[in-house]
Amino acid sequence: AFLLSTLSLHLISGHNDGNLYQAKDNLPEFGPAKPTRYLLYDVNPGEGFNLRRDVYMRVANMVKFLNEVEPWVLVLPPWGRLYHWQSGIQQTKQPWRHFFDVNSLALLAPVMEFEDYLKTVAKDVDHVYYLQRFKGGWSGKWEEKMEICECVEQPRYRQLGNGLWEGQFFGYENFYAKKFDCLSAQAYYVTFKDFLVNNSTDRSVFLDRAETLIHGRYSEWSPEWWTARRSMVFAKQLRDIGDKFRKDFLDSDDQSDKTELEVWTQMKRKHGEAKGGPYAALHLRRKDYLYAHKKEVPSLENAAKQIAKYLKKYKLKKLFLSTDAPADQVKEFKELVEKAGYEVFKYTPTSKDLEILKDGGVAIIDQWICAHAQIFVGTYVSTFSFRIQEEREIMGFNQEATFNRLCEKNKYTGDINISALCRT
Ligand code: GFB
Repeated sequence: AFLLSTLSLHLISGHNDGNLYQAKDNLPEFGPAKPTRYLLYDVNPGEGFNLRRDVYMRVANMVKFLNEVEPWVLVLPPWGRLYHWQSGIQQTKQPWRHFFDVNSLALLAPVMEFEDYLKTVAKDVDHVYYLQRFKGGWSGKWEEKMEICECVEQPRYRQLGNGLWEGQFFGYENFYAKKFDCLSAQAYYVTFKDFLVNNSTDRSVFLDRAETLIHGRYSEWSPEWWTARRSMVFAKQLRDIGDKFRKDFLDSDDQSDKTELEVWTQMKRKHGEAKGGPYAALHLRRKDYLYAHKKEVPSLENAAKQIAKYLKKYKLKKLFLSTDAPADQVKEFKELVEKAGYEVFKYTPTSKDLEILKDGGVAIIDQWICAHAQIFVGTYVSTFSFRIQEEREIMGFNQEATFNRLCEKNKYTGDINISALCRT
């Protein structure tokens, strides 16, 4: 039976062994060989990159748990067309290996790129479940429930004359679903695991609006959440660019900063073990945040005053600035901090590099450099800042050096002690 399981895994990878990222530890245990099934998913189009990373953790953990019962492979949804990716370059159908170390992901659960699924598994999917809320909302107390229902809103799928269902499918044309249902769901992802094992026999299942899945008892700060989070190692080519920038401009390298990486499954760090490079890092979220979180976003002048307090307290001369702010705001902010006596550094790719890295790659380089600073200050409730903080937790920074954020508009007015500044 073991041989058969191994054989079936080999078959999915076709002629190219690199197609299926499969950790040895994840091979199914002895027992009758069951055919491999595939889980595909997508997220509400409006969601940003870093919330999508959290949705990935829910789905990847679900696939990890599914593999305790029968072999499942998670098909990674290509990146593209995100609202925040505004540089104007072509950035659809981006594979995960562009942003993440896919072999590290595979140490959690078997995964494959969508383009490899197309090449080696199928040019369609058996069943799309469009996850939605229940018609009346939560009505009273929250309880877990799931039911195939009429669609509450017009979903982004339509049935063609030949019975197949057409949808967005990451911008890939000629990709269809054989069956489609709207599924009202108020449920934890482990409950979906049971649904997929017991209520479906399809070889491939696509869960759309997967952000509907809830962590439940495996939520943030549970060991399962952290295990999944650790597996999301950034792609080496992006880490290398960030490391070069640290070395060239910020006098920072892993040896002196005590931030050397090991394979994530073996990495165990205590708070305070990482020292960080001799610079402060700020994630200054602007653009749509100025409207979405009007009350919480300080003016540039106020933000510059706050960051100067940190630089002074930690006796640092250099600030690394990570921001989505337009060029004129970057210039203004830089001038304000420089006037206070500090140097400001920002990673800006050439247009040729941007073509290769894409907006997502630049954002990861920014996050990587922020993660290595001696002290980090983020933006209120930004998932971009949260992911940096998690990276620092994994590396073993002191929490006081990590969980800081800019204070809202009226809270910080000037000459106060640093202890009055805001914590995450
Ligand atoms: O990642 P994200 O969900 O974080 O969305 P929030 C913000 C996106 O803006 C990032 C870009 O994925 C980047 O593409 N961005 C933001 C940055 N800050 C930086 C930065 O410092 N450097 C670089 N290079 N890029 C939520 C969104 O954003 O904000 C919601 O998820 C909504 O859809 C809400 O827009 C207002 O949690 O900050």
